[in-house]
Amino acid sequence: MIQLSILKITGYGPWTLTLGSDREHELQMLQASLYKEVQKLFSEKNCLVFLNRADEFFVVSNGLGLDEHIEIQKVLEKSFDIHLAISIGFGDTPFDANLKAYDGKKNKLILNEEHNIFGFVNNTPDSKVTIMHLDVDDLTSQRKSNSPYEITSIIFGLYSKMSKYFLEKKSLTFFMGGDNFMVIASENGKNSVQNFIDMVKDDDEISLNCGIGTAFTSREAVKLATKSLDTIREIRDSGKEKPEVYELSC
Ligand SMILES: Nc1nc2c(ncn2[C@@H]2O[C@H](COP(=O)(O)OP(=O)(O)OP(=O)(O)O)[C@@H](O)[C@H]2O)c(=O)[nH]1
Ligand SMILES: [Mg+2]
Repeated sequence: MIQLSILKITGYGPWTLTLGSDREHELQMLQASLYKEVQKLFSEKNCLVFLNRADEFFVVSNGLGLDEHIEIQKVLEKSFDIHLAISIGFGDTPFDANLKAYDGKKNKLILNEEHNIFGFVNNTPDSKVTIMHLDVDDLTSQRKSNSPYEITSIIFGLYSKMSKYFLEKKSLTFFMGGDNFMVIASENGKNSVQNFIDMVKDDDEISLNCGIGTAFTSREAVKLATKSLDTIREIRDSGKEKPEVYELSC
């Protein structure tokens, strides 16, 4: 069972217009500082925030109750001119949790009116979450034959494929910067990752490594996923044949 909390700025479109046309730099600074604060507040509660299209946030919030969400909302409301709505949902897969959060907001299932929180909180908070950390093997060597923008185009092409492939497995993919991706994974998504790696190797000549982590909180799952990825690198760098997928669980 996975719990997702989706944070969305309320009335953002109309508010941006109030800034006039010379606004883009202001919006970029606002989005960056909002992301920094949201990541800080949730990581302090052992969650990880995934940036979605720069103005929306997906938090894997396993183990977090309504009271903790209210606590975070109070800090955000004090810190920013704009305000956020939180929709919480849970389900057997990350995609289902996202649907439930979406339904909760659409059907106005209010959890806390004053602080704009909607949806459903999982009251059996002992379920684990699986995160996969995928990274291009030796991107540095590609930099020798491709310019910075060409690398970006390759990475975004890969992101597009990954997002589509794992969505079909009810898993959610996020781009983390550089050549790093994280997938909030269903069981099916986790079991299909080797197939994805093989497909990308055959079709695009891109080699990927994948570290998998499973734990009760998303921060711990991400820590284990990154540790798994680093383990693959260590095996490779010691001269042994490396696995492409490595998994750790708490
Ligand atoms: N989000 C995130 N970005 C990282 C992490 N480690 C590295 N990066 C970014 O990824 C870029 C590429 O670094 P690497 O993946 O280490 O380089 P590489 O040549 O592909 O080396 P290997 O992945 O070890 O094969 C870096 O410039 C960073 O921007 C990480 O743990 N998380
Ligand atoms: Mg890499």
